[in-house]
Amino acid sequence: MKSSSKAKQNNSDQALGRRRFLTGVSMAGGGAALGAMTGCDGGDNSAKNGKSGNAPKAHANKAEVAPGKLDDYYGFWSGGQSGEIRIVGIPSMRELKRIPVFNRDAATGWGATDFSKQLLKGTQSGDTHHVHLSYDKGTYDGRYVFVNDKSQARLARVNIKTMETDKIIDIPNAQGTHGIFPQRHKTGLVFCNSEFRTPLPNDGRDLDDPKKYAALHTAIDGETMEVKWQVMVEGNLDLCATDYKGLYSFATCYNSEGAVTLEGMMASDQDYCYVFNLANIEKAVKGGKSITLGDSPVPVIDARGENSEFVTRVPVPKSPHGVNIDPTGKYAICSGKLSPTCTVIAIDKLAEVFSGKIKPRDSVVAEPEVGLGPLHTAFDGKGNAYTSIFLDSVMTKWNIADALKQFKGEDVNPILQKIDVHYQVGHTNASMSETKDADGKWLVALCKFSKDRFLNVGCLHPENDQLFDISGEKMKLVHDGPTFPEPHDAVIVKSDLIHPTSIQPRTDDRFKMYADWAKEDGVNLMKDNKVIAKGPGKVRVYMTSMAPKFGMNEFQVKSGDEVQVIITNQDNVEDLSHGFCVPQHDVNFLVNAQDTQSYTFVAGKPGLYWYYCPWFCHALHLEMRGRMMVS
Ligand code: RUQ
Ligand code: CUA
Repeated sequence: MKSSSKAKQNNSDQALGRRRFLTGVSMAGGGAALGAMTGCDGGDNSAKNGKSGNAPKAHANKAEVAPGKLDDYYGFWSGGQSGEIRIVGIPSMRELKRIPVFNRDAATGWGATDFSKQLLKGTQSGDTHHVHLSYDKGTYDGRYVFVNDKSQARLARVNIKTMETDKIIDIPNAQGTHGIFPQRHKTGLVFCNSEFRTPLPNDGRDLDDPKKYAALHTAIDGETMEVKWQVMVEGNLDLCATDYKGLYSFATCYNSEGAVTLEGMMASDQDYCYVFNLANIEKAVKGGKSITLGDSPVPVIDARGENSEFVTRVPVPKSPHGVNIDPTGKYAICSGKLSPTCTVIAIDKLAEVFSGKIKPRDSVVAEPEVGLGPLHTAFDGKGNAYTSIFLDSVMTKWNIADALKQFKGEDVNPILQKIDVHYQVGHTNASMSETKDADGKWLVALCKFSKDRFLNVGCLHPENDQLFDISGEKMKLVHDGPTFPEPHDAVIVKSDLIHPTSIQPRTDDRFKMYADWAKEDGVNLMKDNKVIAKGPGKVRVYMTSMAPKFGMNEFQVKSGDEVQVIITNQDNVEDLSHGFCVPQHDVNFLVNAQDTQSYTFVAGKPGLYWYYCPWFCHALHLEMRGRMMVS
């Protein structure tokens, strides 16, 4: 402790106390395997192995990005309990944007504008966990970002052109939608795991008969966002992954015990990595071998109980969490959570597993001990894996080829380095790690606790997203990035794959909706300023904006009218946004260059209300306003 301040010392003591507490809790449940492990003793815990005689290679990477200089990578961060997605520049770790998805966002009006309300169907919150981009031929195609909402079992899609949410769909029959992953050979299916088991259909039957509860592995078409099929299985499905060829999807499964209490879920020393055989599932769905559940028309394959042509269960130790595929597409790596190991499954052996030639466990080709509480694994494209270790609060770098040798009985230690993180790391990811083009430059460790790393800001502390330079032989910490609610996951994407537009192209579903209205009302959105009566007590106000003026200086409505204001921003200049705000009516939304946005509200008490532009757009921005007269 450098600090001599007593308060700070106290904070640290508490923090240490909490760290011990967290370790203790998990140890208590962890059983013999964990009890036998020793923690990490801080600092750089490079393991001795045959290779460590060489002097460490110098780091060519530079984490500093000078003012005015651009980052090399886009980081797409889930916003956790905030329900949003964040864009972070890498390596500077500068937060560039927040994209509202499942949340009500006051700055943009998301969640209150007409289109966002249609997507959100009355909800105002979400719990975003996993962000992944659409793929083509094993790398990002720069079109979509997919993100799940664990709380309401939804999948959303963001269009990278506009960086706006364009679809949100409900996943039928599912609760606790957790791991998601898109196919990597093309923008095909996006798989979503439901972590919570329920009676199916969940209509009040079998409430207290947990043996009958089941979970679902759901396939959604990434282009149309239609739910294609679901597979019903036992156990809790956690994280998700796909291979590079379009043959399989993967789900880690804990609570194979089928318990409904914490103790029960940890009783067994063995759980599974489920492997879904996509061709066999689709054949059965086409052949009508599916059922439906409740009101949902989605075909469901019941694959509970035994290994089958649809799903095989590869035994892995105790409550695995993350499953990640290495950039060569050869290995699926399950991080043990309650076991100090990573289990490496050889994907090319799975065909023999499905044909019954070998047992599921025979596809396991390595199981290195990486530390206490492994959660997720990232890759550098040079044969090394980086596993986040929650309980030990370290990142472990290990070599996959060496782990394979060790498993065969050779005397090699695959562990190359352990480095402290601050503190209790959850997800980790490296630059382009989830693609065939993993480039081994940067690694982020999303730490759940920052403890004493930042100024005390009250009861809820920031989390700490740490950036490591992994271009050299050793991981090197280069940045702490405080963040607000738990950003569960992140992917790091080369900037030359991402090409957003600055001017709204007016092409997506939202514009189809406006075009329909304009046609119905005989209005030209880009030009007209008109109040149109839409039957008793209903009006539409079409209005343009161009800095520093609205197209209408005033309009009149009656108290109690349902007013729909449709604003089109005529400005065709990059970043020239306006907005529309009405005092005492809770109306406030953003309209970007060449965009149209609409908002429906009820006109309040008779009186005069100045509507104004809340976004700084011009020297005369403060004058950009008009009168709403309510009679
Ligand atoms: S989970 S900390 Cu929601 Cu991605 Cu592993
Ligand atoms: Cu338009 Cu301020």
